Amino acid sequence: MIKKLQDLQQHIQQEKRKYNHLSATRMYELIQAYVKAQMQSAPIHQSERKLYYISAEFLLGKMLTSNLVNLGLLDEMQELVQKEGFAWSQIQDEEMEPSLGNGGLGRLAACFLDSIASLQRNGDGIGLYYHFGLFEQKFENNKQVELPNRWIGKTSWFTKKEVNYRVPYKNGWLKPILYDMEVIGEHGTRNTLHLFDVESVDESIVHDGIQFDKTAIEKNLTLFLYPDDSDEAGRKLRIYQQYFMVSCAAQMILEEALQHQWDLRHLHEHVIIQINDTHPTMVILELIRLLQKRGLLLAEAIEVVSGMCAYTNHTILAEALETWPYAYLQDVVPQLMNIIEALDVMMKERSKKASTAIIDANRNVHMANIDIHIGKSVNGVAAIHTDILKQSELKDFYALYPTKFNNKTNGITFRRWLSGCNTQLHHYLCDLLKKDPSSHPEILKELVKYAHDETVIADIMAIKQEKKMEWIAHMKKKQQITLNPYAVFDTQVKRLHEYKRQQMNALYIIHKLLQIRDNELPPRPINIIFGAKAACAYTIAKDIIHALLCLQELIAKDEKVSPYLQLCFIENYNVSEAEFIIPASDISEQISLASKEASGTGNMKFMLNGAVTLGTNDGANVEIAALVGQENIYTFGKDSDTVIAHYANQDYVAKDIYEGSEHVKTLVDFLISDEMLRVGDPVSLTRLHHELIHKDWFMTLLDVEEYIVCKEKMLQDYEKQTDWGRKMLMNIAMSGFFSSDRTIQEYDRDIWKLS
Ligand code: 26V
Repeated sequence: MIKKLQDLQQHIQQEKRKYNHLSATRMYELIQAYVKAQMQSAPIHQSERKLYYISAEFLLGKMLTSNLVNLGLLDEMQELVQKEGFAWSQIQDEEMEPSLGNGGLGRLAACFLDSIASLQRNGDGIGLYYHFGLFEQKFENNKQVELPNRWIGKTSWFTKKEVNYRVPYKNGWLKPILYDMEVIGEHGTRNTLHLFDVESVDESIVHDGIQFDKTAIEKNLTLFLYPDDSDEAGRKLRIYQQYFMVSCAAQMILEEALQHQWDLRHLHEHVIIQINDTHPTMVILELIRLLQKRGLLLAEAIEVVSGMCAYTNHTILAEALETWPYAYLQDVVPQLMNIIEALDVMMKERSKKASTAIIDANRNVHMANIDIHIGKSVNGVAAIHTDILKQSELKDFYALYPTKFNNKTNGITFRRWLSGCNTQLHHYLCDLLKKDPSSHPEILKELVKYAHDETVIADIMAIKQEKKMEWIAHMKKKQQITLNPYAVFDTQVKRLHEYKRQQMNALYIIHKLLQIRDNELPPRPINIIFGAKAACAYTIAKDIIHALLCLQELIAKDEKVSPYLQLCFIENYNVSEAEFIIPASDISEQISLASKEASGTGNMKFMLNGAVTLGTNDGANVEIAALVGQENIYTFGKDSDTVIAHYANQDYVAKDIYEGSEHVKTLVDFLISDEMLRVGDPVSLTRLHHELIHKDWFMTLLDVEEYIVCKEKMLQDYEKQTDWGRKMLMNIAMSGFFSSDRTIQEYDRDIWKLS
């Protein structure tokens, strides 16, 4: 192994002789170049069948550590760096994290790329190269401010390539540029992530934070992920982005097929496309169009494309079940309209149900309905989610195509979420279990044997303490905040959305603050930690962030409360921040309204790192509970059937709960108390207060009292330290199922059939 690093070592010594000094920046550049070269020389796994995973997001995170893990070089490289007088964190800090995703959907795509390569399957990713990605979040006056995220720097994992594709649009043609990144698997074979950019993009049109001319498509197309779509220009820009992505994908797929001399009439025997949510749906239409241009009849093209495409659904919320007005599509992609019309007519012959229409009575085009009618597979991302799709949300489709529906419970790559972010725990488990759990997740079950071994329990808890210390030092440096490392760490990190109910956690904080002021002191200090970005145009989500930041300020200034309760909101939460906070956390907050969280994947990352879940019976929490048993998880709240019935009967009235409980009323009213209004914006706080009482679409008040009781029980149980340590151990032991290697094996077995 050391031999492999010899070139790099020589290079470092040369530079040191030449300049008498080596900065962390230069050290990173040298290592990065070396690792990139290693990856580029890795063999490609060739086969007669190939997967294309198309996704609007790839939330990659920093790649240096992860690539070294997969090359089997992390330990040696860390040693080398240490010998040169650097801490590994210094080198890691030099890398900018790509800002190409928003949350779970994008991170899942990144975990999948890692597993596909590690399992030596032939599969590439295709997406867009957003110059400013998802915005960078800053806090000012207790509010979120959005800035362009300038993640593209001098050193890059991407290599620019020329392509001869052309994408039609209103004013002529767009010329794509390709950025390729090698994806290395743990056995040294590589795949590729292909991200397309447009040649004419112009970064200089962005001003005042993230404002820009939404109509200048050739200049703005690849500036941002999820540009504000609250107006017509924004929505049309989204359609342009999606079409550009899939047109490039379709051209690449056909080009590669022709290189292989694959017969286009049998393309489905060689190519499988996984459509990640509805953003890439138009690939179906574009492929049909291009196959027709190459001589296939419409019916032939539809059949071939049907056999090539599979669709993953990630949420039942309206925001992801995209519909576009027919008129917008007509304006942006006129070349696809005859195909949409033809499919609409054909599918209306299969089913007369309004719920399955491609074009509805209001002339809206339902993208998911195209995927489900035409694709060969429809999958949900956790058992309960797939059941809800079959039984309620997509039940008319399930009746029509029962064999298309299948479940693929999400997973996470242990190479990043254990080996990469928690080397202490990873090394400990490797030594104890005599096998690497990142390559052999099932070995973790052997930990159960140590459930009554107090030494092992103490070791695991000591590692948790070390990770807390590391995170506290990081936050001190990053946000100048001083936190108690001996507190219990209670963490909720995820996209900000009402259904995820960060606002319910806020009500708990108010409850605890009032208790402490009342001299009811917790047995141990509590750190409540948040990380979340709110979509720019999502007003209530921003109001929730504002309320939390106001509470943070109130508590920090309260000398009586702050020794017992601290609130820390991580600014600009991203993959790197996740890698820091998850290993340091004790409590994993997974408190979505039952039926609304498709799966969640943060829940799995926390579990693997020894945190205990506080959650509703929603998404993959249900499967976590089944694996660890009720004594190793804290569940509360109304179940999904009850929630779905409330929606159906429209009989949930938040105000009744607010008026019926003195306690709840006190907590909610605190949002507009004088002390909150002194540090906050009255308009925002009043709007949130009003929303909770008069709307509360995601039923915060329905579960809040049970939530508080459950969390109190958890905090009490935390004091029985050995029992708590056993719960940590059992969570780690049972987490093997959530390896994305398992998920990918299932996709391959049931849908892709690559091997
Ligand atoms: C999000 C946003 C947010 C910004 C504004 C526009 C926009 C449009 C679409 C989306 C889609 C988000 C979909 C998503 O991330 N779903 C998550 O997928 C995870 C992986 O399957 C799953 O674990 C989570 O439960 C699900 O919420």
